[in-house]
Amino acid sequence: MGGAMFDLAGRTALVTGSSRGLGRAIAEGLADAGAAIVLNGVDAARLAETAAALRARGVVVHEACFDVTSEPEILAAFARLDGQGIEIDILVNNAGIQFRRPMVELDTADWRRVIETNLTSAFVIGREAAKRMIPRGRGKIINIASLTSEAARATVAPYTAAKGGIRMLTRAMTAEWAAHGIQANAIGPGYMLTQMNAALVKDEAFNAWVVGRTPARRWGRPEELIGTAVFLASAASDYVNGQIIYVDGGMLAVL
Ligand code: GCO
Repeated sequence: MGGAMFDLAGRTALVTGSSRGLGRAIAEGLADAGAAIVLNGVDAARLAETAAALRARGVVVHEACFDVTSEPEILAAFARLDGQGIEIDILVNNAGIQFRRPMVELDTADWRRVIETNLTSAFVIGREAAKRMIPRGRGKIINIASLTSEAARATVAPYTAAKGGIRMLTRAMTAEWAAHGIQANAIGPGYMLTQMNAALVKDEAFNAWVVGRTPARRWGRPEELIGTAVFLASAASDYVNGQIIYVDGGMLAVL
């Protein structure tokens, strides 16, 4: 079986929240498979730094600095891409935040902020991407889900609700867009070594729980999502629709 089915040459991928963390790792991996990258973040300086690092590796990089919770900024970003003749073949809805607090102490504003960033943004950006993919008869949408798309953990209710929504939004996208040649799927990362989880890694008890609860007996590394991302972004997954692939060291597979 040749590697051609995994080749992303000639394709352009928009990865939201890609100036660092999982998004940056996925962007780098898609670029290594041949894709041009539209990087997104809200911090222009950090975005430019990441873009420079990718360009130093010979990657074709466009910078799209916009807030994924702002519909006007999203629409303006897509209008700029349209104007530049940049077609998004692959969309990775990665942008997300975490906010840990018991629900009885949780302000509604904080709830809304997490839902808007982690779920609503995937709908709005997915809609704008699909509007442009449908006439072309092809497209790949990869939503970043979570272990919390399947199981809840105390103190992360808005994140859990949002990621549960990502699970079903992926299926809704499939219901409406698969007939148009768009494959919408999701990746469910396990406990990964990211800045968002830095406090958890440092917490001895939590770290022991993750290591003990994960059959692989370790945290995951962001680059360990790349193979699944390239698979879901490539022709190798042209008949895969509405699925979540968990890259979690086996955590969800065992009690
Ligand atoms: C937490 C973590 C998790 C992980 C990830 C697991 O506070 O439990 O942030 O949410 O980051 O989502 O898949």
